Amino acid sequence: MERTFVMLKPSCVQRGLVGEVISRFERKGLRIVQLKVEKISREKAAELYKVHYGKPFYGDLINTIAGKTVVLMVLEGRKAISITRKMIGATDPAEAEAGTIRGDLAIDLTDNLIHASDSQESYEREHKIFFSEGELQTL
Ligand code: 3AN
Repeated sequence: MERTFVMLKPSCVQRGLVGEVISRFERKGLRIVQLKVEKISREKAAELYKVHYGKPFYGDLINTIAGKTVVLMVLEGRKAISITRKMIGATDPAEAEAGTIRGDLAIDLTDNLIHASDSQESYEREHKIFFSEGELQTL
């Protein structure tokens, strides 16, 4: 079964929207394989977003999450990657459709509430930054 990696950004935690967002994934039928709360280090934030290194918003992006509390999870289900991306909506909350997580709950572009892997390759790279294989086994 396909898996994807999701991070609920600090604003999601601070605004008390963790339950709301997880509830949407559960109601859709995605299974929570693993879930943890972590104060994300600057190193891990940089690793997660290394593809954006050098872009004008890179500094803001890292500062938005580094040293702050996030919720990390691996979700599983049929076509989990594309379904999760559809559910979170467009990167810019102004473009995200109503009914999507960003469309309904976010307004800022850099601090857009949530991250989810956009491909199988991204999933393979991203989940390993935060989860050991042991944590994801037999669950
Ligand atoms: P997504 O999160 O939808 O996969 P990416 O991977 O293109 O979008 O961008 C990663 C993160 O970088 C976004 N979640 C957002 O926080 C930030 N970001 C992307 N594009 C911009 C932009 N043009 N201006 C400011 N921040 C941006």
